[in-house]
Amino acid sequence: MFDPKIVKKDFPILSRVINGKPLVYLDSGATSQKPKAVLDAERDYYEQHNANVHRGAHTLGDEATKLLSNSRKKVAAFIGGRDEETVFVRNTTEAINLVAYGWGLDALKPGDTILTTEMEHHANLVPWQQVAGRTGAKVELIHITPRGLVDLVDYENKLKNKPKLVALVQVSNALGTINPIKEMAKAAHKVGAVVLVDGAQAVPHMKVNLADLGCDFYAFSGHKMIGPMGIGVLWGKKEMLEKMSPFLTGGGMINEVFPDHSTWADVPEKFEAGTPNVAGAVGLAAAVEYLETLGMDEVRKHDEDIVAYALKKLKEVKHLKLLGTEDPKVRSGSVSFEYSGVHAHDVATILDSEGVAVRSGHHCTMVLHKALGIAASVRASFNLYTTYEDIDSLVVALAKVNKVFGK
Ligand code: 7TS
Repeated sequence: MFDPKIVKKDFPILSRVINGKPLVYLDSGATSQKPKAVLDAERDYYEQHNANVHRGAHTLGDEATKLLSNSRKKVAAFIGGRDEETVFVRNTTEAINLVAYGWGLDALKPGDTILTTEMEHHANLVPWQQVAGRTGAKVELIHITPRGLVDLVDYENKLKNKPKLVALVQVSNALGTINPIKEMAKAAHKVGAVVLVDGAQAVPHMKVNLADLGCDFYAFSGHKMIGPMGIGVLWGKKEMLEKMSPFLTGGGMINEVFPDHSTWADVPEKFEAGTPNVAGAVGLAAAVEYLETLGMDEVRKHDEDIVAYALKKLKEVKHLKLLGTEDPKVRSGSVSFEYSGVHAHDVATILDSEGVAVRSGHHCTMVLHKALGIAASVRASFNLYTTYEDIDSLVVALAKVNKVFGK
């Protein structure tokens, strides 16, 4: 039986005391905390196996190479992908930039459309603006509804322009909305578009099966799914990856080098120039193992329950305006809100004085905040170690904001 109170014990940092109060960590959307199993896996790699990855030179080199390849297998299987389609990168941002520069620069032509949404994290908007600037393509945004869902009527209309690329966030980091990716990808493919999905906030909370989702590219970060920082994944359909130019070039990604030109290694190595983050990959595989042991259905159930509980509790707090849909079935990971008359940063500072860590600001979604007509919000975001007591502590700490601001 999944119990976040028991899960929490596996995360050493969560027993810290902050400003004299037990830490209540509600900033997992920015980065998740790491269980001891992940920390141990990274330490064991450096203590026992560290070497650069090259087969045949010596035993440690072989071990490191094997660890990297086993980690790739584990991560690929976790998302229902194949090893050779699973490229290790630093994070979601790098994964999307790899597609923008490796695919977009060659494939996009003047007048082409890149269709994305108003709720994207900057990581899935700014690279497309850059590539649009260099190719003469243009970026179009699908509107969101006042309830914080993608406006599917607007989507259908904009598909009529036959975009070359549809780039969609699966779970919004600011609204928590779970988008209907499968249906949206199907509609995009009907008009011949390539589909990229930003899964940064989805992979930590729900079972992702790429065969079922039906996209062409999928990007996510290890650090948001209880894995280490500095390791992430770009998954891409093999035929797409094979056609693409490498984004970074140098050692490790070549087949043969001549004085005036070079040929590339097969995928995924073609996209992994330079020394890889083997420790990070090992840590990510340990995170995957931890999640699989709990079971992703259980993880999602807890996610839905904790979001539902937070929505219910926060609705009862005076002066709060909650953002996004109230339906926990299409929500994951977070609840953002405005506190009337008090700046989000002031709210976060007061909460911190009570040991409660939240994020305040625009959460790298400035276009979304403008569409909602607000400058900033406060976000409480969750993971599998978030307990109902954590939400209660947030509510108690919010009472201090009332007191300080004489509300
Ligand atoms: N996409 C989404 C949906 C995200 O939430 C984030 C990070 C990124 C992309 C970028 O991930 P990175 O690992 O490359 O940095 N989101 C947040 C956040 O909500 N607060 O801090 C980082």
